[in-house]
Amino acid sequence: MLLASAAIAEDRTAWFREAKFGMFIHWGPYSLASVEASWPLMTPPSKRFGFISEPEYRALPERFNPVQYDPAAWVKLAKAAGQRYMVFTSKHHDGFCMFDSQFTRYKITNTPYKKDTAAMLVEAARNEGMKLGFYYSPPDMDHPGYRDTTKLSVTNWRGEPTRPEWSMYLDYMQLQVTELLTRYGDVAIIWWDGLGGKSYDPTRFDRLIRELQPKTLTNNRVGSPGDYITPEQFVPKTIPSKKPLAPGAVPAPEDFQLWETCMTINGTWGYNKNDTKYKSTTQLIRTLIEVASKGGNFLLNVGPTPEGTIQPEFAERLLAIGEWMKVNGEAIYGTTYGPLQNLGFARTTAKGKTIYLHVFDWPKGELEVPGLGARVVEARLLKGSVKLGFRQAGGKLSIQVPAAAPDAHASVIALKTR
Ligand code: H79
Repeated sequence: MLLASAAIAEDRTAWFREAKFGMFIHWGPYSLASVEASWPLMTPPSKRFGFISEPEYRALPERFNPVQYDPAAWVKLAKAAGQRYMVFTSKHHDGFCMFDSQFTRYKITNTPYKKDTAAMLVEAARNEGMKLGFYYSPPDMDHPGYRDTTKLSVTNWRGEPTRPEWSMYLDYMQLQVTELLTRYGDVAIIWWDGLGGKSYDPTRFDRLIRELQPKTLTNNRVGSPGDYITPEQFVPKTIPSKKPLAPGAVPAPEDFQLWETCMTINGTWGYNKNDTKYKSTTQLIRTLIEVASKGGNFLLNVGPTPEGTIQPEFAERLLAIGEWMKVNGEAIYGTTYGPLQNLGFARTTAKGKTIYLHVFDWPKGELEVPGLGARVVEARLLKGSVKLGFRQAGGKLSIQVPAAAPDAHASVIALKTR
């Protein structure tokens, strides 16, 4: 019985394990003000989250009108980047709904734009066969059941689950999750973001989701384990495992803990014209590799502009990642953590009997790989599909490689083993 349900869970996550790379989208009226999504309501004014008063923040929907919003263009960009799924903010902590919920007036269809932005993205994704999930924030600064909204949210943003109104808030969550799972076709993921709150009755929501859409994945941010864990803005130092790992060891497949790192391209989730600290393409590709080498998925965020476009600095990087993925995607998609975890100069991923060596620091002379147990029968550079000569002796593999790195971001060698 237990085994059977584990097998079913395994099966539900199969596409996710294969996909490896997704697009996160943080979009809402906050993008108008170049401030962080929701946090300016919750924390004192700061450089990190932006300087905007609560009334000013609350008034942003009155002028949210992203007339250039072209969801098909977003989906095409994600595809060109090599991303295999998208996760869209249906409701952030501010409580504003980017979908046409019946149960609130604080929503996209009450802005000058009027249209259901989520429904439009759903249609565009469906047309391209792109998986789409919804980010949904349990914290909700707008709902009077979540907190006493007569007070400033800086004082009670963590919610007030001991008030009798709390149960009304859980009912509201139930109604909205039901809308998301009954009106928008197949929902790939419900991406909770509960900020560690412990009073959301996760069993109730686990059950609701299973009833409405048995295949929808969930993360671990509503209080239950969900299908995967979610390091934010970092990559775990060691492979996430359900059992303690010896230093340098890799988990047995059944002990592996499925996971996803979410990360911004600059430093903010929402659009911010003042945040120009963009990670380089090389950095982003290497992070994707680092994540894959530990068996994870990479959910890379864009914060679209208030006009509805994705800024060129993001698009450029995504397209460059896509170019790299065209050549090297076989070393990412459908792979899991590699057998060699502490090489320094390279990362490894694995698929069946093939080990992919993602080389960051290209050697002068031969490429020497220590610690490989398996017998190598072929070494092939993915760029140009070039077979490379090699020797294997005394636990060391030596590969004859070109003098210069074939790819400045990372060069991948597929090692077929026996
Ligand atoms: O939606 C994005 C963020 O808004 C949200 N999750 C991603 C996907 C997020 N949740 N938590 N965080 C971001 C981390 C925030 C931590 C802090 Fe604070 C906020 C540090 C300082 C302010 C809260 C208040 C925790 C410590 C003090």
